[in-house]
Amino acid sequence: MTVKKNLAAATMLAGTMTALSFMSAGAAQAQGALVMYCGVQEEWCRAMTNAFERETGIKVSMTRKSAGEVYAQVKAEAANPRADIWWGGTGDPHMQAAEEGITDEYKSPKMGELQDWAVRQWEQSKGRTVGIYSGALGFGYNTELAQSKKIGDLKCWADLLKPELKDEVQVADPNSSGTAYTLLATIVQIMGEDKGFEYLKALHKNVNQYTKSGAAPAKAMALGETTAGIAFMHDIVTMVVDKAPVKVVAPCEGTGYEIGSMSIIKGAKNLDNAKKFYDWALTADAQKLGAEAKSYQVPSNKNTPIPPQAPKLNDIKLINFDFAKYGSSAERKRLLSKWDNEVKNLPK
Ligand code: S7P
Repeated sequence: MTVKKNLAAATMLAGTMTALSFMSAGAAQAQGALVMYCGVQEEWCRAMTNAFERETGIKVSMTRKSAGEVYAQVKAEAANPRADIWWGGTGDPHMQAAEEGITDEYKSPKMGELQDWAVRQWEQSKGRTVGIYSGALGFGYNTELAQSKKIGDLKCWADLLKPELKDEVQVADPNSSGTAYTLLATIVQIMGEDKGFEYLKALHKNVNQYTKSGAAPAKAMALGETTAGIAFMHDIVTMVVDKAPVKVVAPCEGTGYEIGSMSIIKGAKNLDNAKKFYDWALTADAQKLGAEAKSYQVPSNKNTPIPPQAPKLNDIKLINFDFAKYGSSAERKRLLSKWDNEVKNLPK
């Protein structure tokens, strides 16, 4: 099956590249190059790294991790930062890092080219993080598995609680994954906190695995390893483009969305290069690399064409997501620990 082969090859390549990035990190710093922590899919991280190196001659050492993991690493390294720039991943840990003062203020000359939502992210973080793309949360299901298990159409968050989906829903762990934290914050905003946690506890009965990375459930659906998966809609679209038998759903109750963000690490050893990357990453040309790497978010530069495959945000019932509240350090810590205590370890 082509999807299976593509995914297996991509996974092997990703592993090798991550290992190489780790090995070269020390050398890159010594040369005053650029150390980047990257929060999107490996293919897009690699495309950005290669294009920036080609254009500037600056050697980039890149490590890909999920949003919560990058935050934890940046925090752990705060006294002696290893990285210079944190590019990509959901905005909430970038906002938390901004509030905790472990990322730096910067105003790019490119700000005037950005969508309002990207600038608002920068304003709310007092200039410490900026929006680079946006995308809606949703879920998907493998239509062949759903048919063989007689599960029927899935349209709403409520449908994921169907008893027929016992052990058939996959989602990431919100501690490591920005996608899953977006789910947690979305459900609480749609249903209210008490009903929201009741929903998450009921969903737990159907969850077969809490993965580390947010896009893993999309890949597992494509491989037929799970019937349903919760992920950003654009990550599920990537599977559909690769011809997986997967349907993408914008939940009928409404859904949350992300403002993928970029921050400069406080105390960056290669500060000038971090600013060069920051300015370049906000250009329309750099942002076009996303679609070329099969990442179908909505770009933040107004002059970057929106990929035709990108889920149409205007057609989706988006909630009025409170990025300031759910990106605040206190709220993020509180919700994550409540989820750990009340949901994660519940017996099934
Ligand atoms: O795959 C792209 C993407 O969904 O990954 C980023 C995000 O942090 C999800 O990864 P994790 O859940 O593993 O943290 C998103 O910002 C981006 O759209």
